[in-house]
Amino acid sequence: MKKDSKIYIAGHRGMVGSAIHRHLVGLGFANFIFRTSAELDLRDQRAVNEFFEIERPDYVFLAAAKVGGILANNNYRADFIYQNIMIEANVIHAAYATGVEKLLFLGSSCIYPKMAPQPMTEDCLLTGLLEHTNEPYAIAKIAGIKMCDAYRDQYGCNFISVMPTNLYGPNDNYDLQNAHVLPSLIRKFHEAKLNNEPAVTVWGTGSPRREFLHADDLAAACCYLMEHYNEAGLVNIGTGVDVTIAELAMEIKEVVGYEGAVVYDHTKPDGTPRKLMDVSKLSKLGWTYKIALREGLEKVYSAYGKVKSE
Ligand code: GFB
Repeated sequence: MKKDSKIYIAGHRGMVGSAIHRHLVGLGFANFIFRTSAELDLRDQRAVNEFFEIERPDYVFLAAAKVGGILANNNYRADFIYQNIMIEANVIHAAYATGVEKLLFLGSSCIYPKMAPQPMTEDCLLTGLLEHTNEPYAIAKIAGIKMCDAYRDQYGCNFISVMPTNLYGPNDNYDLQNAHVLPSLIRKFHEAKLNNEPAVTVWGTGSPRREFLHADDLAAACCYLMEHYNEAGLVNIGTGVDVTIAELAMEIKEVVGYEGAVVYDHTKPDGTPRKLMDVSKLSKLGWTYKIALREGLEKVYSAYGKVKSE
């Protein structure tokens, strides 16, 4: 990418898109195109085609998506498959039709089979059944990967796919029902501390294992791959380190400074038992994460605590 290349970040107000924007600004890039979802509905094919025809970006980061935690994925199954497939189909096709130089598509670690061998290598894709709670989302993300590869095969487009592990960071969603585990638990422990509640409820058994990556690290990896990776297939982005949900809850309890009990709600789903990325492909390409979980938790809690006490 040249410093004056025209860069479109789809989803620039979300956690991932905003982190990519901050990172690119830090690297000296300045020629961005943004559209809020009110200005451009990425599910609308005609509107997306018109936008690409007029703006003709050189580079595209496709970070726009309908996302959420385990319950949101399970409860809004139609929305997750429909919205994500429409966004991907419209943006990827318009990028091809208007000669975009390179596009980076963001998927998710839930594209891998529920019982994939751990840690999960990129070649586990489509080797087994998916986790039921997020199957519609995963199918949409697999479609995105396959679109990038198909447009590369048929039309020679330089479209790449990256698969981030579970993410957290600035501009995350802290909704108690629909968010991911890390922000939800930060909010639960914070509110329990303020209200002197005797216990915090953690969903499921606490035994599933998850890997967490700070959005600033993800953004750095995406920008690195935009510069250095030009192949079909996918690249995992993670830390290669995971914890149980019970361990995560204890870390967050400590960071927040909550002294009550932790109880488990076994009526809520556990989801995939383990989702640990094999990050050796990314390491060989020359990139490693910087923000360890404890440091990242302290960063996001300090920002969250400030907003809540204003
Ligand atoms: O982060 P999370 O919602 O998504 O849940 P997944 C991870 C684990 O934390 C599950 C448990 O075992 C949850 O039961 N958990 C415990 C909680 N307490 C809570 C809580 O208060 N809120 C939430 N949300 N979970 C999502 C997929 O799966 O991960 C998406 O559904 C996507 O498709 C995303 O891939 C990265 O890691 O299970």
